[in-house]
Amino acid sequence: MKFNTKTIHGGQQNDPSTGAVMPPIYQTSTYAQSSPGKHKGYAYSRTENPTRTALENSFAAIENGTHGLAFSSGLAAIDCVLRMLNPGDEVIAGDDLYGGTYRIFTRMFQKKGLKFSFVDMNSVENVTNAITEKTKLIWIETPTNPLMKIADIEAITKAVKKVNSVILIGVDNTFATPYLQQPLALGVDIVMHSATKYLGGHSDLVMGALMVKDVKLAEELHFIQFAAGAIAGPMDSFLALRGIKTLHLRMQRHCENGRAVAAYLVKHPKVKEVYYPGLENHPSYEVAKKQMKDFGGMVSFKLKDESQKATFTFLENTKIFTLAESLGGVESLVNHPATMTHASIPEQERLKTGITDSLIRLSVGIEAIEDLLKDLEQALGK
Ligand code: P1T
Repeated sequence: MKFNTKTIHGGQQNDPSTGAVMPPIYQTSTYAQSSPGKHKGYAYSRTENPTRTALENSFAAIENGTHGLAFSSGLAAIDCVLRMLNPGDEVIAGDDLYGGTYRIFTRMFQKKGLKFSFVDMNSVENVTNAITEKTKLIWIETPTNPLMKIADIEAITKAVKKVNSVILIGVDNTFATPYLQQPLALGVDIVMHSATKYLGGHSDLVMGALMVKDVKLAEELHFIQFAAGAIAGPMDSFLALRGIKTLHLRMQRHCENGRAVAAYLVKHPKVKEVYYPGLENHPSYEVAKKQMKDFGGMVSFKLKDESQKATFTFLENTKIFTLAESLGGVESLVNHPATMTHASIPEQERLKTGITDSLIRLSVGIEAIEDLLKDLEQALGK
């Protein structure tokens, strides 16, 4: 199946009892057993629920995996991956990450004895040079949140596996989605999503996803999820499944609009810098072009006037772009990373990577581009 068919049919079947085309929302915690241990494949909804199963099959299909797991949030999915590691184990991660990912790494798991090295994944050598005999996991976010840095997934995977083939490689594919890039096909072990974003696509749920292609790894992750319990509920599973069915259509428009917004901002006299992998002067434009089908709908930028007053004036004056955390929904959002999504990163660390107080992040939605540009124009004019 082609990707645009997989989003609709991948791993799906009509409901066997009624023929329902969409899986029912099995809003149940438990299932009748005819004798102890004898049931129809479902015993208790922390372990498995048919609506979640339908979604997990879709997750696996769209990322070219064999198994998908649906979690109560993106961070619960990351938490599940980290729980496979033991004190003393080392993780190499990118130096620009969603603030919550940085927080769970440094303020939860570092305390429990894991060691994290944060490197600029712009260069493959930065990753391989950080490998020690204790390295167990490489965590790649690409494009990164919020600076839109790009890591060459295939080159990093090849180089790392050459040094030590048992090191796991995980990719947070939230910004790109499988419409743009499919990391399992490039050799990585785990794909993770905040399904809250493009997969759900309508800003109406919080959810995480893991996709893998190795049975043992799937079993280990499933055991942790079952034992610790951070599962997605049936209603959210239904909504995410519905969202995925239009992922390819929405992404086409997100990419078109994202490109137009980036091009508009680059030319605006009040704008100092635009961060978008589809711009030819982006430091990793060639890698992005090779690795991604298009460049996505996330655009960050800084104004020439980097004062708090100018930045906040813009943030307070957009009308269609709503000032809010999150991204990837049909509606356009604007975010101030320094005080919102990345506020938990210590200021000095933030500034080192370039998340200054003047950085603005746009999640470009699928509205009419004329209205979006008009909105930016009036807010920049204030
Ligand atoms: O919010 P949650 O579903 O738990 O997902 C966390 C997460 C993980 N990875 C990336 C790349 C993310 O962007 C996020 C969540 N990000 C936001 C809420 C945001 O506005 O950036």
